[in-house]
Amino acid sequence: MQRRVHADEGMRKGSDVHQPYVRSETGIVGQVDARAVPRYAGIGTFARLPLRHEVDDYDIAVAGVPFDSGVTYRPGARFGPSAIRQASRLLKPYHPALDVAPFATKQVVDAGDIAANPFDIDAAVDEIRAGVLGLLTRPEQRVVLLGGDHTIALPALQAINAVHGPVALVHFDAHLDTWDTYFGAPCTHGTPFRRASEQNLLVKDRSAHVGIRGSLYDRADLLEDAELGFTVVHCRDIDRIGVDGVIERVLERVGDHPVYVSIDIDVLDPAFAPGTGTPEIGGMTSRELVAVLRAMRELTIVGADVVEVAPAYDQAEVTAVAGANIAYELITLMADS
Ligand SMILES: [Mn+2]
Repeated sequence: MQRRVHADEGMRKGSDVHQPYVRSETGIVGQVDARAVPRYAGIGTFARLPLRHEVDDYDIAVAGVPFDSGVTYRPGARFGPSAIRQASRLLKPYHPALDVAPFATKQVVDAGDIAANPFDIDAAVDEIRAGVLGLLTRPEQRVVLLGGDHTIALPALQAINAVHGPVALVHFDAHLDTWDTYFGAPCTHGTPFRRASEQNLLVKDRSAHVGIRGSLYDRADLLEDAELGFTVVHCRDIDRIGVDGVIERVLERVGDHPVYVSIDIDVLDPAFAPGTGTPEIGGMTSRELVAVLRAMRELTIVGADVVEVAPAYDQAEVTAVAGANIAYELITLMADS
């Protein structure tokens, strides 16, 4: 059971926010009460959750990373966090498929955006790593990052590594993102997982790409990716082995290692996520993606991101709604463990 309270009731002294949050019986501050303030009203934090400074402590922090200087094609993912937050207003407190009320089980907050230099990728990587580390004040805490382009996964993994050591990676994407350099640049949205592998941020042979498809530069792209220690669940495999087969391969690959989940929204077919930088036809449906995610509830997910939502190419918030709901799935998985 939940009751309505005002933010200034039991909130840190000096808080200037006066929105009626729902509070659990154990004192966890949840969403702004939609029975008191309509979902389309009020300040748009993620899922209308409290800001970090409005609560004493938190278990799960949602943070935006509005950085897109690592893109190779369409820019615009720097506006992803704002669009995802706006589209997250419809998220409700109970997840029936997993039978979890994430915002009453764990203290979830919106930690705002991590500011990153738009003109200097190396500086941005340092800033994002420091920003994520700043959210991990104890090992039990979790982060869900809203990108931004896929470059941000590298500093996120660096920060996760500093707390947890090497992790398994489950990477949903149309693309491998293990290329070496582009125009001489080692750090772009096409390279984070090669760099992560080189920097020993991943447990060897425990990582998987899911949803890979589309044209490549060369057959060697796949061979080099395998040498780096990744396994690939191609999108066409889903037709053959089904969602259950994909789940089996992912769970077997990860084993009992702590895992980081990185979700490029372009893993979804452009029909489900048109607002992204490098769309590829023949992708996953959003229903397939959430089915695979929900099967990961037994895993220890220590961090996650949803990246590459580029609102300028979106239609009727289709992509932003997908991004918001995928972030909700990730939070629910973390709250459940
Ligand atoms: Mn990607």
